[in-house]
Amino acid sequence: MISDVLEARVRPQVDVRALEAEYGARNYKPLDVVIARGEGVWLWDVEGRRYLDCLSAYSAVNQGHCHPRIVAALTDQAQRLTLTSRAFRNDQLGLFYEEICQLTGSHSVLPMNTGVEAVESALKVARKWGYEVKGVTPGAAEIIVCAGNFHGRTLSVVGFSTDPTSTGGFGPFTPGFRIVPFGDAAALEAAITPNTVAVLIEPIQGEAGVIIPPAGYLAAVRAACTRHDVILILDEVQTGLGRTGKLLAEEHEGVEADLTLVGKALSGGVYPVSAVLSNKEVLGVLRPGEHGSTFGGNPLACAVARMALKVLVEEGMVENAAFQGARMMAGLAEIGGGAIRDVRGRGLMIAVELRPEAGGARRYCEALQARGLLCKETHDHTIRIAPPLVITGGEVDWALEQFAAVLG
Ligand code: IF1
Repeated sequence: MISDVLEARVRPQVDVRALEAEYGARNYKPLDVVIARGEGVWLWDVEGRRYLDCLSAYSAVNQGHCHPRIVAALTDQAQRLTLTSRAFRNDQLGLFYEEICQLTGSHSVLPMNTGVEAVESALKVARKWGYEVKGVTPGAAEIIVCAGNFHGRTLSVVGFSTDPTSTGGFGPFTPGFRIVPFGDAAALEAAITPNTVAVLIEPIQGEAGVIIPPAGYLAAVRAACTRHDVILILDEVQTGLGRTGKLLAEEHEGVEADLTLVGKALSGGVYPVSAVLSNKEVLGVLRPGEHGSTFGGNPLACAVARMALKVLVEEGMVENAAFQGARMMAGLAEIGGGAIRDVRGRGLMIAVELRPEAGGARRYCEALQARGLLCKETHDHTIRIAPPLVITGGEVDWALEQFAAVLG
């Protein structure tokens, strides 16, 4: 009943901040804004104020908020069939498989839900491949990761984080991981042993502050993995699906991973969908019953993901990210005034690092919020800028005016 939906949706005069404080776990410190509606690059708060979204839910809303074609796919499928479990087949999964494999040049795909589930799945498959195909002694598999990594929040994954905020108080951790400096291919190759089964890397480290490795780094890592028969896993959960101005960030370096992880914008932000894409028979080591998920590959997820990929390509969002990202970075680089230490990024994955004497990024995010632009700090001195890939030139110009007013 419509009245049920409207009545249940909001309770006027209730302070949701107080409810969050009363009942919610305190694992976030959000900006003090209560969002009620989103459309394209714009968000509106409960008082009706409009904001340009420069976070895109950490690159999960690349296609813009509530993209009408994705929402239509969601609502159409939701009234037809949402979940069967994988005990039965459904009429969307095979279509999703073919379309994502053809789009990304992949051989096969394992559907999951959240980004970290794709990461965990890839780690499991790489270990199994190591034992069954490479011949590593069972239980001895090693996986190399990079300092500054962010791959999600499960216990195994935070176990190889180098961020004390992510690891503190959660040990003991899963063994079998080696940490090397990000950007140093020689150090990475030196860490490879006969027991190394995989390398897990973000093409650009997002949470670390949009850290772009030296030119040639990914290609050198790719070559080292090939030389030593090691699986290259690229975590494109944040960098993928157009964010950096290419469909996958690996394309900037002409590299092809063995396993590519996607999530977030795979659904345009309307439903948790992730996937492990395989360019080798690595996924072939999985046999029935050895891995799975209640919601993995469900028809609703597949219908949404199919449309999210379709609009990403048909509406030129990847090309727009490259074009508007270059304009945004050029405009940011021109801002004088002294607060800015560095502007870096690829496509619309951009970071502005502030000088330490500027007093911390949070206050600038709050000043930008007051001017109708929402972005988020990462660590103390860096502002992450990642608007939806549908942003127009006029909206970029307006955003630059706000950044200049606050940072100049
Ligand atoms: C939070 C950070 C970003 C990711 C990469 C895997 C995952 C993520 C490269 C896991 C998720 C999210 C997590 C979210 C905020 C956001 C984030 F600030 F936490 F670090 F983007 F940088 N690989 N990143 O970026 O995907 O399981 O979350 O679907 O924890 O608040 P997930």
